[in-house]
Amino acid sequence: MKIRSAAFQCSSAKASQCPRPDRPEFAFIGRSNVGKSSLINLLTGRSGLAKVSGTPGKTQLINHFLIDDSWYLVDLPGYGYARVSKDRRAGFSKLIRDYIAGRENLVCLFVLVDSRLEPQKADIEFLNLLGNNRIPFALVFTKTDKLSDNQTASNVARYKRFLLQSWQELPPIFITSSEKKKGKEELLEFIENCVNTYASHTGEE
Ligand SMILES: Nc1nc2c(ncn2[C@@H]2O[C@H](COP(=O)(O)OP(=O)(O)OP(=O)(O)O)[C@@H](O)[C@H]2O)c(=O)[nH]1
Ligand SMILES: [Mg+2]
Repeated sequence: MKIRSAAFQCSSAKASQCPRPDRPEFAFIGRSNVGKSSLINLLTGRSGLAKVSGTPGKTQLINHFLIDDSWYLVDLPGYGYARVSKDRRAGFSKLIRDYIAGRENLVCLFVLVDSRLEPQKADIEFLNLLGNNRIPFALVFTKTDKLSDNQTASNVARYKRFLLQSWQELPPIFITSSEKKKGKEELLEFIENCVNTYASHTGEE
């Protein structure tokens, strides 16, 4: 699939302010600075669409982007960034929790993890929260341009072994680099299949 049009729709400070849930939606989440906004720009082919920053905590609202007039990509604030105030952190996590628990049109949540790191506590806690709430998700390894192919494969294998200690099956997994434009086709194909399945279930098109 190739994205033909991508437009910023709105920023929401509360889950209840999000657009009407009348079309399938895919959201990107992960620790601050992991590369969520960069990946949205890679997928849409528009480098300035989602705001990217070297300073963690750039995205603080729920940002909806309307794609091809038929589905949403959503850029979420990061979690697990310690240098914001406690209030802010609580605010972030309530915003995120409200969003994931209540968003009926959320088809898949892409959880981004830094390919260079071993499983991080905040990520594992978040994945467990998703599992407990039966939220469909996929795991996306980011910034693989910073590693050799061998090192990436070995880190991904380590992550899978870790997950299989407590999960019965693995989620869909994607290996990406926004810098090297890697993983774009695979992600878009996955999204396309999900959009088609969603349409067939809701009786549209
Ligand atoms: N080398 C490399 N750098 C990347 C990649 N993706 C993102 N970055 C860099 O990582 C930093 C953070 O990227 P963002 O896309 O803003 O990350 P984010 O997860 O949206 O961050 P917050 O909105 O602050 O939570 C920026 O300096 C990006 O240029 C990648 O694939 N490779
Ligand atoms: Mg961001």
